[in-house]
Amino acid sequence: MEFNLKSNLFSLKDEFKKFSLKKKISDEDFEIIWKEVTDKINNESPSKIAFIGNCGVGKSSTINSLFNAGQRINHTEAFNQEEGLIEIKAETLEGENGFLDIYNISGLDDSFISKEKNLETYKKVLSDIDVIIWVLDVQNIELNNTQETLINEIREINPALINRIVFALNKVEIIHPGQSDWNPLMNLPSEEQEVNIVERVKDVEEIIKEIIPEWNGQIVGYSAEKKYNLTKLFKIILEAVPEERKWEFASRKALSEFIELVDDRFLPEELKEKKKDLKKTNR
Ligand SMILES: Nc1nc2c(ncn2[C@@H]2O[C@H](COP(=O)(O)OP(=O)(O)OP(=O)(O)O)[C@@H](O)[C@H]2O)c(=O)[nH]1
Ligand SMILES: [Mg+2]
Repeated sequence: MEFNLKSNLFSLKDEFKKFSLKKKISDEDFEIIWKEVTDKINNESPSKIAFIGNCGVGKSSTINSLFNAGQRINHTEAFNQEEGLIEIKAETLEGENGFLDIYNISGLDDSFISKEKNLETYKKVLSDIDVIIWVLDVQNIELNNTQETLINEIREINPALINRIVFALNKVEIIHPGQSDWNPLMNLPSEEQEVNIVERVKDVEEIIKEIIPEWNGQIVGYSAEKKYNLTKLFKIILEAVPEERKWEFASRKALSEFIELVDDRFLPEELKEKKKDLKKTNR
């Protein structure tokens, strides 16, 4: 689907031209504002999603399972190449509604914290991230000191980012009584596993709430290997993308930005009202 933002903008342009004809705004001023708006939209950067978590929890597997169908453009970003320091693999995914930048950050292990540079790198990358997918292994859901420190750092970088952390509980097929209990025909957990998954998710929630009382996000149990519950994970990721970054909202955003750039004095009454409304809904 070719995004209809441009056509929306064109009809908007006509609408505004009508006003400019009424000398509410000069053609020259209009073109200046118009250029600002279109530049802004054309330069809109993709939503950025970071996958973090301990070594071996399944970050890479999750990215592969989730984004298999998309066109991926690799560009490993060497934030830190010194031996022992973390590596960040960045990929751009081309989808229906635009681009998505995916960051796969390895190395959140116990030695991480002893390396000052690691924390700096994390801070640098996370300062520009829209959503964090914190991958946990169903067998080890405790958050160690390293992870607690990182949460505090995230809070400092951007408090709003805290509620855009999605906790993704991977490898649910090995939950008690074990993988042999998994129903291979339906690709679903057994009844007993199902109960245990629900319990484990609750445990995770308790642990997180203790460390981040203000956290109000979501937890999802899934399996990257079995491709179980990936749709739900994907939906939750999209829900965590801040409103103003969602492509579906782009046309409304274009309108609000356009109106916001126009000085109140030049706005006709009805658009002044609209500006107030947009300000309210964008909050
Ligand atoms: N049982 C099971 N194993 C999984 C699942 N996802 C990943 N694994 C296994 O877990 C191991 C680690 O997976 P990776 O995807 O490499 O983990 P990672 O988080 O990227 O690890 P690092 O890059 O080292 O930080 C591999 O042996 C995977 O096969 C899963 O859903 N179920
Ligand atoms: Mg990996």
